[in-house]
Amino acid sequence: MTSTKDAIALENKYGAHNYHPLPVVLSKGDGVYVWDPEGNRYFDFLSAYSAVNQGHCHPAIIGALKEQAETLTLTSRAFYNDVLGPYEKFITEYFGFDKVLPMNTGAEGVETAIKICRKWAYEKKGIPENEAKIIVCTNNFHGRTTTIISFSNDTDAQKNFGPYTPGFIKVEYNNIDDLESALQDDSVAGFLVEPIQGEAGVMVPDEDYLSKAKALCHKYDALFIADEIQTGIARTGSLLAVCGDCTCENHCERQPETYVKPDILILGKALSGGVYPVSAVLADQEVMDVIKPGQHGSTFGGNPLAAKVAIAALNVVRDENLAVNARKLGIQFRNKMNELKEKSKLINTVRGKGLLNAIEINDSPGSSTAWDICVKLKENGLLAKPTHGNIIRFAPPLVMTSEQLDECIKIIEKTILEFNRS
Ligand code: IF1
Repeated sequence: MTSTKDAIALENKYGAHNYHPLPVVLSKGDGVYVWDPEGNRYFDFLSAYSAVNQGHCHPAIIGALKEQAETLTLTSRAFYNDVLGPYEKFITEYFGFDKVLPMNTGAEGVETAIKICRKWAYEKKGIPENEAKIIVCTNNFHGRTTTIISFSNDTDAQKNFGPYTPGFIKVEYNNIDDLESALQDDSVAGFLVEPIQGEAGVMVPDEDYLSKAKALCHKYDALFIADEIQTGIARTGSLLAVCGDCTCENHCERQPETYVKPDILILGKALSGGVYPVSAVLADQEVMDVIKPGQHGSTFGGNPLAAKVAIAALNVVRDENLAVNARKLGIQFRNKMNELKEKSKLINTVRGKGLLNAIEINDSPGSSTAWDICVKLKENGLLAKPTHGNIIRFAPPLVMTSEQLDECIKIIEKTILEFNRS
């Protein structure tokens, strides 16, 4: 096995430097734990940015992967295969939509949603060709393709990657008046939004923001597009963040008032439990049927391996009641973090929903304090990483037990209370 020292040296020498990882090398994962090559064990409090909601190497998902990997991995969509249809039936019933367009990465899912929205605008809403606009939010994160970073306001993500794709209008997140004024533009095709902004620092909008946003979109004949790539699959204490306080695993109309059903739903990350790149775009017939043969696709989109893994990953979410567990443990975690906030000048704010949480550190975003705290957390056996300088995101696998969470809380408390600013 490659040692920590050698693994870091090899990545530095041979890999593009497109990341600045925490100084830890992982060589094994199981449930809520990961290990480095020297055998040190850590709690994973990032879950690969909410891709490992079901825990590392979940046996049911790995079993599905192994079985299909020995049978048929890829056919392309030039031919049918015997797994894609059953998967499409399973996932559309699971989330309550007529149709799904299967893709691979989250960014591909977002790009697919943008293309469907624009095509719907030209062919159903009658917007003049090439004039469709999509409203997005300030401080959004939807991926890293050239079109997606075209509507980012993060300099690191955008600078020197131009020229940029036109056709996007920015509004302030969680500002319903801003959204309504942007919707006055007849060429608006849709509104793309994260139900909770993850990368921006786990920004949770007002309770009624999403329902009001969807109502306004429909008032002005625009599509409401939810990017649940990071917030979905039980992460925020319900199956989807747009489900509100419903904890049913299978979407249903039982609680229509809490469920803000998107016109287009984008899933990724934990759709595969972190085992394989799987994303999906779901919509009802009236929207999805704008896509005709030959107009969109990808080599791996809807491959049998992805389909089997996704079915297994979604079954784990339902069978192990992960949304209910995330809700319960999220309350436990935020209560303890708020108690810690009273004991330490280091913590400004605690926020989050379910097991997508963050603390804002009382220092400037340009300071290294949050980073230094994460290095100390690592030394104490817990892995987390800052987002945007002074915010530390905490997102453990949803399979964590209350007792394990208590252990993690003790590690965070110890680290914060013993931390001396450098
Ligand atoms: C990186 C961030 C998180 C996402 C939402 C689409 C995508 C993502 C809401 C694209 C991906 C990942 C990308 C990864 C780190 C991570 C991330 F820090 F970049 F912003 F989670 F917050 N929509 N997020 O969060 O999905 O193409 O990556 O499969 O690029 O560093 P992807």
